[in-house]
Amino acid sequence: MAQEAMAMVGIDEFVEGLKRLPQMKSEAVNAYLKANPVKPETLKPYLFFSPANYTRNLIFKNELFELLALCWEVGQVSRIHNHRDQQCWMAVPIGKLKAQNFRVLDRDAKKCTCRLEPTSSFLITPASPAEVDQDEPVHQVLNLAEWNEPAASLHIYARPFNTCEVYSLENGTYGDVPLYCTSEYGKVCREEGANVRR
Ligand code: 2CO
Ligand code: FE2
Repeated sequence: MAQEAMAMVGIDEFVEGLKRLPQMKSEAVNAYLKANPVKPETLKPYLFFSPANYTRNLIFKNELFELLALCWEVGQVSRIHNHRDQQCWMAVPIGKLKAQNFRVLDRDAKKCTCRLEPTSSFLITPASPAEVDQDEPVHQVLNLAEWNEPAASLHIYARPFNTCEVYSLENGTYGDVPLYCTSEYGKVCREEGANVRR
């Protein structure tokens, strides 16, 4: 069957369309992401790469959701973390990423200890956006070194949040960490920004 070429949209148009969605609900946002792949070149104002870590770059925020561009050098990975019970969708206009989910077998909130086991994993590519599993929300995102290419992803968080729990497989512990942006609306806002390249 002949496939129609998917029309790509610029990031500004993508944001306007997201704002017009009646609700930030799973099916609606999944369908929107699938139907509106973002033209990579329009992300340029928001792309800052750092040798130290993946970077978080705020594109848009209101009371309902925030949209960030995350920039991943070859081999960079997130920590294992949750999203504070907020929903999250991811698209990867540049490169590709692996998402690895984890099940929390048990936790002791007083001692901040926990046991985790890896469960499902999947790839997020320009053609296949993804949603974080609300029933198993602990995950890690990886730009595998073997792919040998930088990646840039778009993350929609509904509602916005600025702390999360991170989990250590090695130590069997977990705790709260703050989340920072390297840039906001295209302007570098963190010290580490001095070292970033676009
Ligand atoms: N949630 C992480 C962050 O915002 C990135 S992993 O993808 O959900 O830093
Ligand atoms: Fe995440």
